[in-house]
Amino acid sequence: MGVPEIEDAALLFVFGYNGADSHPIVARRIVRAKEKGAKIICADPRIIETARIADMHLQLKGGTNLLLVNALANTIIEEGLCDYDFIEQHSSGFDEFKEVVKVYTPESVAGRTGIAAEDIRKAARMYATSGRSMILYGMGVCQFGQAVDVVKTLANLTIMTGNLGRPSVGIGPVRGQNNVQGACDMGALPNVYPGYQSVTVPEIKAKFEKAWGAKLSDQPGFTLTMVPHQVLHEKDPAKQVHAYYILGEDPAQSDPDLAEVRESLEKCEFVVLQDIYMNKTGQYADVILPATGWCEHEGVYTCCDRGFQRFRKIIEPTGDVKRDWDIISQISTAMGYPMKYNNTEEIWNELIELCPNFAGATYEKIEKFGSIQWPCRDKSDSDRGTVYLHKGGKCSNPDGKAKFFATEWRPPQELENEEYPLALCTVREVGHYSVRTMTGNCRTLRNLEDEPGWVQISHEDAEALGIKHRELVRISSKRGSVITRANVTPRVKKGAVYMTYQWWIGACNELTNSVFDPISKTPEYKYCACKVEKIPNQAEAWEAVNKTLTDLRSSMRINVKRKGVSV
Ligand SMILES: Nc1nc2c(c(=O)[nH]1)N[C@H]1C(S)=C(S)[C@@H](COP(=O)(O)OP(=O)(O)OC[C@H]3O[C@@H](n4cnc5c(=O)[nH]c(N)nc54)[C@H](O)[C@@H]3O)O[C@H]1N2
Ligand SMILES: Nc1nc2c(c(=O)[nH]1)N[C@H]1C(S)=C(S)[C@@H](COP(=O)(O)OP(=O)(O)OC[C@H]3O[C@@H](n4cnc5c(=O)[nH]c(N)nc54)[C@H](O)[C@@H]3O)O[C@H]1N2
Ligand SMILES: [Mo]
Repeated sequence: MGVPEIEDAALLFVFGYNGADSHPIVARRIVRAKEKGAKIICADPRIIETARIADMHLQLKGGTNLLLVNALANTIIEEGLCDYDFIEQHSSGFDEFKEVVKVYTPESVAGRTGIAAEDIRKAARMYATSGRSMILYGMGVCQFGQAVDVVKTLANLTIMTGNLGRPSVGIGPVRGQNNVQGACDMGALPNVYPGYQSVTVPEIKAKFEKAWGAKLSDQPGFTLTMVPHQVLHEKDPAKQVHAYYILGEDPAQSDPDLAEVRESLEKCEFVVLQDIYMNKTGQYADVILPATGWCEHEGVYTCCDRGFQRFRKIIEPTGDVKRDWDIISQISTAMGYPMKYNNTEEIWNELIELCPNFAGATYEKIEKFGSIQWPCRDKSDSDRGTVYLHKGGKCSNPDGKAKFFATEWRPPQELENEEYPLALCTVREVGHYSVRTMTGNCRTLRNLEDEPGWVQISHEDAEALGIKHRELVRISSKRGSVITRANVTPRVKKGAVYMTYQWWIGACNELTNSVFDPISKTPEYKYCACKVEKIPNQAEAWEAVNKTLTDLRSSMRINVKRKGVSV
């Protein structure tokens, strides 16, 4: 669906997605939908802004998504709220699915999810009967060891109620960064060429070999999250990683279990970092290639709704920097495969010729219409792209039907225990961005909020630990330990604490678990066991925080004088 369609839904089911902090522009559409009369159901373990404007807040316990979704499906079936015509005409596998969700009664999941059976029933009725229900989901779904399964079970809800293939319905993954959709579209994935064309299909491989005049492998590569293992523990020499070229990523801050990441960066024989700032990973790099930032070059981004958009250079770059594509071209040429492009349009034209789903999205058309959502197959102006997918219930499976998916719930891998009695979940905050190279280098934003970050903790847990709001605390898991400040808040329930992953001192990834979903390979950032401890000597702890930060900044060559932090 397109982002503007959000406004016209009759019901929004916002699931593990915190638009107000993560995507304020999308959040604005959610607010407008509400103003236009839409009902809102929010499924999130915290009282986020969406929960505050929602008609229902399902404040589930973290890690129980699949239990809740299967129970919603169970209710829709039991209460006869399915769209049987849609199921009959446009789906397969309903009977097997019914069998699996049979045992997921609202009563049977109430204890584990922390949601009353009657609330699950009420939400199921609201979702199934609104006429135009749309699901928006985010990292509260994706960052679990069981993530792809939950996406598919959410899709079950759309199929069984016929909320698919019409305007303002369906299921929307509100993709993370401004161009994460674009990076995937362009083939920055280990198993596909641009346009989601599999590397293992011989005809596709042959097509790209011919176009590029090169011999290509038919084996998928590794995901980013697999690299530490491939460097440290892989026995098969053909699968070991010895050199690591990192472009626009800071694994030494953003990947789980940082001690393991550092060990792998140290062991890796050759590390290249191509970035617009020095970051933590840069400390391990043998070579640093400085690139221009988003306002210093032009190109195409893809929005989370598959819309290609042009963006433009607004300032001239200063210093010894080059555009990312220029750096890649020069390295390729130096390595014996000459790559000569004069501008991004030449690269784009080569790309769309090789990707049937993008073929009609010329620079000229993107320019003329502002955004072209793929699939767009025809270059004529009459093909303006595809606003929403599966029109008329038609899906891309060989039989043209949507397939139900049924599976059992798996709990998170590392559960609370005697030594680490709290669940740690890691999220985002509005004032800083991802690894904070960009926002952390902006003085105004640093003045708003700075190191060592915060941990959200309930009043009950804080009281039991003798911790006061704003105090420095120590938080540890079996992998590591950091200092941060306590944010004692009624927005979170007892038993779970929440950190944001932007902080260099209060770096939550020292604690997180690197286990990942078997399909997406996305780590379980949203759940591991931890403990929080009071720090008796606050002054000493502040001194340690300031010293670590000064040392870190100087090792990262950040030449900024820091104002003393104080409580
Ligand atoms: N200001 C700012 N904006 C950003 C970013 C940033 O760093 N700063 N990062 C960008 C990126 S990379 C991304 S991917 C997006 C992500 O944006 P979001 O998808 O909003 O990501 P999160 O805030 O990590 O998680 C969303 C919600 O999931 C909830 N959650 C946790 N556990 C569970 C669970 O078990 N079930 C359910 N249903 N919910 C759960 C959390 O409480 C949280 O409110 O944001 C982007 N926008
Ligand atoms: N604990 C925990 N960890 C997480 C998450 C979480 O929820 N919890 N979320 C995960 C998610 S969803 C994501 S997407 C990742 C994000 O993590 P990262 O991708 O590592 O972080 P970013 O801040 O997006 O940027 C990475 C680097 O790109 C550089 N950069 C910016 N623009 C350009 C450019 O135009 N060219 C080049 N060459 N470099 C550029 C920045 O300076 C920065 O150093 O973090 C993941 N890590
Ligand atoms: Mo992301």
